[in-house]
Amino acid sequence: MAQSALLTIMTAAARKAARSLKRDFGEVENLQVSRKGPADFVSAADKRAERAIYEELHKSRPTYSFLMEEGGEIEGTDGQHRWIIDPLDGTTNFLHSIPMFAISIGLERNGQMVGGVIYNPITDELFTAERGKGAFLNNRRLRVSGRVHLADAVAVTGIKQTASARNDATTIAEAAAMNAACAGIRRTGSAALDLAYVAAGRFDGMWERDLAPWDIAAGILMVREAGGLVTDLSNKEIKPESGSVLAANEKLHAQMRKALKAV
Ligand code: 2AM
Ligand code: CA
Ligand code: CA
Ligand code: CA
Repeated sequence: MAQSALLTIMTAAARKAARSLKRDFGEVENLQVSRKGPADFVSAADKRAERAIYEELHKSRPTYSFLMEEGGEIEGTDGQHRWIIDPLDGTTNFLHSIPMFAISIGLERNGQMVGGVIYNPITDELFTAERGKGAFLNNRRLRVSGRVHLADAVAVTGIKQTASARNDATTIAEAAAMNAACAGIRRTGSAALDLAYVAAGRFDGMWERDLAPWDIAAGILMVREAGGLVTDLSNKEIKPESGSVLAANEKLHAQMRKALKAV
């Protein structure tokens, strides 16, 4: 399958960042690390990878806007397109030498997600999606899982250290409810990879609170293009800014919603 110009650009940026991340992953003990908040770390690796992505995308599309986890917003002249970037999703894993992290790049056009790339440099798994054209893993077409009973399903979530006390209690209660209702829950530490894995049918479903736009921008398009249903946790239409996510096939989505609502 010939890759579109858009995905070629996004993939090139992700691969450039990946080379930077792999170098830093090999010497993680020497990295400069600072704290953005309690249990919220950023390292020189996050910043170097983000710079690589920014430079590559800005070179190819000089008029587009940017929203990046570390660098914030950069307004472009184009007014229609915005890149939404997490240069390293799973920083805590990265800093502990756990090879489960990803680069996430999404493109929004007039408020709609139209392109997404999620790349794990360690496994060399490249997940891509374009609006209306499907989702792929290294050129293989992706489809969400076909499981229809929550009792058979593996669901993934994330639990934040920094959420408000009330949200912490809700998060734990929801995880307990889901754990009792499904075949198993997982917590990987990378929301972007979680969504890519839902698109690939590895995880049957994903839910999470307290997420930032760059955690989910690419992933929500990926799940949708793999035939999944993705909403926020109130079952409303999802945007990168929604702050929460619930993703699965349509049947499991309804069952997961019910399990979470019972909390
Ligand atoms: P990060 O590694 O890019 O920071 C895991 O549940 C998800 O939550 C990841 O996407 C992770 O992104 C994000 N995350 C981790 N720690 C966080 C924190 N303290 N505040 C907000 N998001 C966090
Ligand atoms: Ca972070
Ligand atoms: Ca993130
Ligand atoms: Ca990050």
